Amino acid sequence: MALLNQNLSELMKKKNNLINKTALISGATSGIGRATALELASKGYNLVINGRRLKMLENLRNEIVGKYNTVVYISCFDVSDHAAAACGFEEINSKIDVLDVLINNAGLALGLNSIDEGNIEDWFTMIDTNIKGVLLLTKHALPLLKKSKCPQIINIGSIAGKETYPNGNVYCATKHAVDSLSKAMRIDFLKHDIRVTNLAPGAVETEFSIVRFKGDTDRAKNVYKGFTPLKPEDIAHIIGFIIGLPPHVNINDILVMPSQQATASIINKIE
Ligand code: NDP
Ligand code: 8X3
Repeated sequence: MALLNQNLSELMKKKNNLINKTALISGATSGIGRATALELASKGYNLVINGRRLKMLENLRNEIVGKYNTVVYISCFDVSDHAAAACGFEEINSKIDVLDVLINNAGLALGLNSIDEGNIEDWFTMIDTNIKGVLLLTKHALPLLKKSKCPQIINIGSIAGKETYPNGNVYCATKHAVDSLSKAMRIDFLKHDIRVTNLAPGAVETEFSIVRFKGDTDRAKNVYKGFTPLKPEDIAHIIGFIIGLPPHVNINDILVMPSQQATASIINKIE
């Protein structure tokens, strides 16, 4: 784990941000998480950015600090690793006093096979990252969120959490779990006034398919060929909208699709 050697609370005071709010974004090294970090920084949020690739986190921090008057704290750990997450939050707790927004974004799909042909290690990685990771981060972040005047959690679900498509089995199950956990959090955290949103996108062109197909970039590119997929910035923009709403308004659930996509597997592709 690598950490920025600075006290975020002190830095925030020095920076005198107008908004003075902090968001933690998991999986900020690429795609939706990265775009969301830039969107929130542009709105004046101070950030805790997480992911496993330290260099990418450092690059993002440098980009944000160069552009915006905001503080970025790097918290590099694997969200599926219980000990690493506990250790990461020990450090986060020593640096920040309050967390206003938690964005549970880190996640992945590995493979696209029927269950009988599936890879067991891939299943475990998806379950550990997409389900256990969301639970771990949420539990660890809760004490800091409770100190916020207007705390919010946004869980990145998926169309895969709304329907099951051929060969999507375990990934779809993990995103159905995120959908269910979002509902559970809304009930459990009502007493803490924490707003919870399940944000479920259709196809977004990111590193997602490159990861799913284990570096096969041609196969990954083909997923987005013949139609206009969502961009990570589209999702970031929606997150910006959700967190900009007044405290008495909560978006429980959003399903957002590319205009040419009707269901997970029905896409009007113009070849
Ligand atoms: P990317 O692959 O571009 O980004 C995934 C991010 O998750 C990376 O920053 C990666 O960082 C991080 N991540 C993965 N595993 C871990 C881990 N164990 N610990 C910490 N960070 C991790 O894909 P997207 O931006 O598309 O994915 C973001 C979320 O959106 C995921 O939850 C995905 O399931 C969901 N989603 C994506 C859709 C799409 O079509 N792209 C549609 C619907 C939902 P690093 O590798 O550095 O750890
Ligand atoms: C990512 C979108 O349709 O590949 O969650 O599952 S999909």
